[in-house]
Parts: sequence; C-alpha cells; structure tokens
Amino acid sequence: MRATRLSVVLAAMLAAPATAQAPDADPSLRQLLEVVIHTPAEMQQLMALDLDVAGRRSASSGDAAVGGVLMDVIGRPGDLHLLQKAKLRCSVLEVDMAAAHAARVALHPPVNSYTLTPAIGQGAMGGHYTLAEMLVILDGFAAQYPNLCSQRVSIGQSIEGRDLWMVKISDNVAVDEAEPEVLYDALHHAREPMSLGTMLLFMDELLDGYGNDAEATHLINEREMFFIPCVNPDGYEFNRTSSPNGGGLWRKNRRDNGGGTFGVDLNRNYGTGWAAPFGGSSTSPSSSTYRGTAAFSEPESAAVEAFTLTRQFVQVFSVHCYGDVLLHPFGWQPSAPANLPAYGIMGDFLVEENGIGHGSVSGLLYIASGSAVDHHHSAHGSYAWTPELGALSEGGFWPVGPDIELIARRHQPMFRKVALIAGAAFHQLNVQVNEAAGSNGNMIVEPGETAEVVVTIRNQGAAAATVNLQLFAVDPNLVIGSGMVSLGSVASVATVNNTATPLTFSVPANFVGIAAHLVVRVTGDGRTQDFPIAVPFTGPRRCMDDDFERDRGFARMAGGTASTGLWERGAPQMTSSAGTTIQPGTQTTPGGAQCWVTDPLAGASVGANDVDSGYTDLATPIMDLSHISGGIISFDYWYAESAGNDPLVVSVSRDGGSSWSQLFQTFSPTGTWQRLDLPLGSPMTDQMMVRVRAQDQVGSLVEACIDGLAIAGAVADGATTVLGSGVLGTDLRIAGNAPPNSLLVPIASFGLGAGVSIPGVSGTLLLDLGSAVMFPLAVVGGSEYVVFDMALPVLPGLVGLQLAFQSVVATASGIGFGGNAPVITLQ
Ligand code: 0X9
Ligand code: CA
Ligand code: ZN
Ligand code: CA
Ligand code: CA
Repeated sequence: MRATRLSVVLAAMLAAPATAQAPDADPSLRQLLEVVIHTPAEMQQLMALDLDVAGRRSASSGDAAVGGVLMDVIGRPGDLHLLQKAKLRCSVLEVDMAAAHAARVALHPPVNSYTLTPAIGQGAMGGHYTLAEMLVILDGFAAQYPNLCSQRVSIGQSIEGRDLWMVKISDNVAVDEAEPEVLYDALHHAREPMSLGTMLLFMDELLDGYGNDAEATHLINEREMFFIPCVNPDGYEFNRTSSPNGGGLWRKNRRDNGGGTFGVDLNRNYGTGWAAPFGGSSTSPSSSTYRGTAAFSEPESAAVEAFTLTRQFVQVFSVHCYGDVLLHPFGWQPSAPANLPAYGIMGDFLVEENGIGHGSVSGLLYIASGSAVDHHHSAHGSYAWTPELGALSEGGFWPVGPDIELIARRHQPMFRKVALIAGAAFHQLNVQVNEAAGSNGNMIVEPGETAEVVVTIRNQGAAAATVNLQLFAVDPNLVIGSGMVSLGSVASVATVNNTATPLTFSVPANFVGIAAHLVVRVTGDGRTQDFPIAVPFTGPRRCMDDDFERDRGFARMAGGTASTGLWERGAPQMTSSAGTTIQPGTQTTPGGAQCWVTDPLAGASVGANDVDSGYTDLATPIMDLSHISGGIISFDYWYAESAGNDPLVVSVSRDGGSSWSQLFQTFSPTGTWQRLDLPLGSPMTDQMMVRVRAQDQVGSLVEACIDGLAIAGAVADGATTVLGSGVLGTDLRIAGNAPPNSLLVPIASFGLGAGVSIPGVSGTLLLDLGSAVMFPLAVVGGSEYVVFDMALPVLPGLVGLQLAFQSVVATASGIGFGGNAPVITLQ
C-alpha cells in the first residue's frame, strides 16, 4: 500500500472528536494469575471453577512446574482465593493488569503517525487499530484496488446494532468464480486485537503484491478469500471506551443477560458440540465462556453461520490470541477427526516459517465446545483452524511497541499458505540425480554419461491436480533426453515421484565445467515452480571450516522469542538430569575449548540455563558460495530434548536471510555429539546463510550445541571461499582449493578491478591491481584445501571498505588465477 492513502486518511481521523467514555460494567481490578497443572484431575478442577482462562503455556524447565502446564487466568477479585481453596498451585504474575499495560504503553507511546506502510502498530488504541480505523483501512483497500477488493458488505448486525463487515479479495472480485473459497475471521474475542491487525496486514500485502509478487498474484487469481475482520464489534468498542489506550479485557459480546451480567462467548455459541457432555463452556451468564441460551442465540455467530451457508469454504482460519499455537478440531471432544492425517500434513506446512506447534484444541489447549472451528469442520466440511497469535512474553492480548509488527509479520506466511492449500499446492520434497545405465557406476554423473532425475512431490493442498514435470538445461551444451513427464492426478496430501519414468539428460564428453546446471519445472496446480539443480562432476572438496574458537561472524539472530538459553559462543558446562547429560562439558574441535551453545552455563539447577519459552536462532554470516556446486554443510551437534516435543531446525537462506527453507529437523536427543551432513541444494548464491533454531515451544529441557563446521562441494581449482561478517574486531577466514602438491597464494585487494590478463598466468586477475597484496604461499596437501586467518583490526576508518580475495595456483603445468573473487564489506 502506498504511504499516502492510509497515512493521510488515518491522520485525518486523529482529529475526530473522541467518543464519550462508556462506564465499564465491571471496572474492578484484574490480576494475571498463573496456575500450575500437572494432572488431568487438576485441569478438571480448574475448569470447574469457571474462571477466565486466557491461555495455556508449557512450564519452562527452569521453574518448579517442569513437566506441567501453566494456565493463565485473568483473575477477578476473589479468584486467587478460589484457586487457593481448591489447592491449585498458583502465583500472581501481574497484580493489576491495567496498570501493567499502562506501564508498557508508557514505555512505547503509540505514535499514531501512520507513516508505516501499512500502519501496523500505529493504531490509536495503544498501537492497535480501533474499529473506526478498521473501516477506514477496508475502504482504502476497496478504493485503491476496486477490481481485487470488494466494498465492505454487512452480513448482519451485532446485538447493539453494529454492522458485521465482510470483504472479499479475488480477481474479478464482483464475479462469483469457480475458485476455491477461504474464510478468514478475527475478533470473535474482543480483547484479541492482534487477530485484526495481522489480518489487515495480510490483506494489504496480498493487494499490494498483486502483479509483482508471484504468490500474492496466484492467490488473488486462483482463490476467493473472504474476510470478516471483526466478528464482535460491540465487545471491541466496549474495550476501547473503557480502555482507550488498549488493555481492555472484555472477551464476549455485549448481550444483556439480565441480572447485571453481560455477554455470550461467541466462540462457544456455534452449533457443533454446543452444550456437549465433556464441558468446555459455561451455563453461567457471568462466565467468560458463557455459551448463551441456545446454539446461534447470538446475532454475531448466527450471521457468520448464515454467511457460511452461502459459500463453500474449503479452508477456514478463525484467528485468536495468544499462545503461538495452531489449533484444529476437535475442541468439544477429546477424540480426533477422521481426517487427522490431513490436518497433520497441512499443519506442518502452515507452521514451517513461524515454527509454532500445531494440534487439536482439546489436546493442546483445553476442551472448548461450541467453537467456530469445530462447526466449520463438522457442519460444513471445511478444514478449520484457529491460530493463537503472539506470546504472553510479548504482552499477551495487548502487545505494545515493536512487538505488534513483529507478531503480525512472523505469521504472514501461515496466513498465505491457508489460502494456498484451499486448492492444489505442490511442494517439492526431494530431487535425486543418478547415473543412467551405461555409465561407469561410480555414483557420480560425469561428462560422457547420461543421468536420471527423480523428483518427489507432495500435494499440500485440499484439491487434487495433475502434476507435470519438465527438465530444462541451463547450459545449452547439455542434452535433454526425456524432458517431460506427467504423473497424472495427485490426490490431496498425497506424495508422488517419477521413479518409474525418470527425466533424463546427457553430458557431452567434451563438456567444460564442474557441474551440470538444470531446472526442474513443476506445473499443474496453477503455478509454475522452478527448482534449479546442480549436478557436480566431481566428489566434494572441503571449501571452508570453522572450529568456533574465533569469532568468524556467526551470531545469534535478533527476533528470537526464547527468554533463556540463548545461543552463545563459549565453553559448555556439563549439566545432567537424573543421570542423563543434558548439556555436555565438551566441545569437538582438536585443541579447542569453545562451541556454540544455548547458554554455556550449567546454573544452579538443570533447567536454569536451557532454552525456555520460545526460539533462539544461530546464523552463519552471509556467505558467497556461488562458486560451489552440490554444496554440503556439516557440523557436530548435540541436542537434548527431555520430552521430544520441540524440534531443532536447520534452515538455509539464499537471499541473505529474507526467506528460509528447512534442511533438517529432529525431535530426538542425541545423547552424544553427532555429525550432520546437509546438502545445501540449489542454487548456491552469493547470499547464502544457514540458521540453527533451538526452541522450547512446548515446555521441556532443551539444550543444543554446534561445533566443527565445514562446507564442502564441487569447486574448480583455484576457488576461493571466505567466511566472516567483516565486522571489525572479528576474524576473516580465507580458504583455497587446488590439486595436491600445488602452490596456492591468496591475493587481497580493496575491491574488485577491471579484470586484467597477466602474461604467463592463465585466467584473469579480478582484483584491484593497485592495492593487491599477496598472502604467504601455501603448499597444498592431499586435502586439496588450505586456509588463512586474518584478524580485522578495530580502526573505524575502515568501515565501508571492501576487501576482495582471489587465489593464484601454481602446478607443474603452469600458473593460473582462480575463477572467483569473493568480496567482504568491512563494518
Ligand atoms: O477458548 C477459545 O475460544 C480459544 N482460545 S482463546 O484464548 N483465544 O479464547 C481457542 C479456541 C479454539 N477453538 C476450538 N475449540 N476449536
Ligand atoms: Ca476470482
Ligand atoms: Zn480467542
Ligand atoms: Ca560416473
Ligand atoms: Ca570448538
């Protein structure tokens, strides 16, 4: 969205007169309480008290509740006493939630400058959008994108007479086309403003991306997305009037139940499981989960249902807060739906980027009956999900400041994928390249041989589609044999491969180069997905290594959510729990002392310094690996996970950290240091990064260590690889590859030159000739690999300078420049 529209219109609203403040029907103190639950009986006891439960967290391993779960309760005066009387273990996290929120807002005063595009985090309500701002934003979408975004349509009225607005986004938006339909709703619960903000950001990025972002364009062209961004406007306005800067804790709608109590929980008022025998809602009108007098007794839930009956939603995303978890049916009963495997495969796909856990409501949260997702699932046959966005540590229902945008952004891929999987959606799982019959059988495809390409694809989506595979050569000298194969129709969540009908290509005997570069194209789901592959003609050589004894630019990434056990470089202290080593007292590199570890300290107890309450990421510096084919990253790793419920995840980025794809994950504790070899895939770019995520999303003891990193691949003689961030005070490592018994000299210069030929030396000097200096000469041994270390001095004047490196190799047959010259910018 362009800055002008949203900022101008919203800024104009700032001048609008403030609404008179409505009296809070129950303005008394609210305390944030934490209840420790260890057994199902305790959970039942808690549920029987019918308190206002706000979320469920896993107990961090550091506290006494380890192994249990923590329930957040919004406590009214007297609730603490009730919990104590029931002999439930509880503590007070905030004695006055309103005061605690006000203090947080004071630290991050809302800007309301609407200068961001979109203005996420700049709404008038402590950074969150008000209902009035929501209308302005929706109208802005329709005005700016009239062919893609409908005007808002009222699907009914709230009990206080406010319209319930629906907006559709699709191409030819006025036409009901035969495209898979998706429903997104938010704010069933009035105190969950991140559900609205994240949804508006999603809509904005879709519309803004049309025509320039391939995925947004595909979704708008091939799906019909319907949005009900505020199901509960009365409750939301009630919170604004009682708490104009945010922090309002009203949850239900505003029905007058008589006797001085208000509100029905709209997410307990749907037909499926309403008043079911397992509990999960309340018959008490004062309860925060009051289910109302009948299923669909409330105009808000009834309007959603009536609207739903006019559509065929394949996917429903009913957005809530908080807890950073993705839930699917059932909530009303403890058993699983018949299509649980499909929910599992889709759920894995949806959370790939944000790394949150997924599972059934009743399994991961608590029994909740009469909820929207169960009804969409059972009554309408949709896949139905409830994400709970944000963490308690980020402010719970009412995050402030930068957390608002952080939460909204990290969940965007999940919002997009929900629309994607409403139709067919092919996802490449694996590509295997083998020598064809008639080759020399050494498992390496070489010039003069033919190769077979086998691709494994999964349909992550809800609809079947025919998948077609095509093979293209990037290098025109390669010869495509069998270049196209159709695998027929792939059912929803099914996996197929072309083992029986491989794609083939041949490498001419006189082919020059270290690898064959090709592209596998996957079509049939309305998209064209190209997957580059590189097939190296030689085995891998080591190109870089790091023992983590020096700072070579690896760093803990910003944005992690874990509260303790953050990645650090240090000497790990032995920690054990009931005879099992959780953190080793060792590292793995000869003569070394250090490794990367999720806090090296042992601490006073086993759970003192392990990963808790979120994730922490360790990342390589950005690496230029564009000269390597068939790259492999290897390292020793240690992983401890006391409950087996949180994965260690390794991901790769080819664009300097903007986007990531997963290389590896494990839930299994290693019990010892183990070696991991991970193919980096293709293309190998000059912006490669690798990230190791350790996390404790579901409470357990989690520790991870990494040491002895190496990068290998097919490289030409004279290849130069550099590792380091360029930050002054850290180290650069420069590595070269050359044949055994050759001489190798790296040259450094300030920046690249014009490309100079030097008589008697083959190849081209790519460096700046004037500033070029040579490193000492190295004799290359059997590893065909030599390294040079360079400590960058702390001289502020150097910041911004570029250092370029290139190798010169002398063998019996002559002297030549290496073909690549990586550049590091000093910072
Ligand atoms: O209890 C709820 O309604 C949701 N949690 S919240 O803290 N946002 O109130 C969870 C709803 C999950 N829904 C299902 N039962 N399906
Ligand atoms: Ca359309
Ligand atoms: Zn909710
Ligand atoms: Ca071979
Ligand atoms: Ca080490």
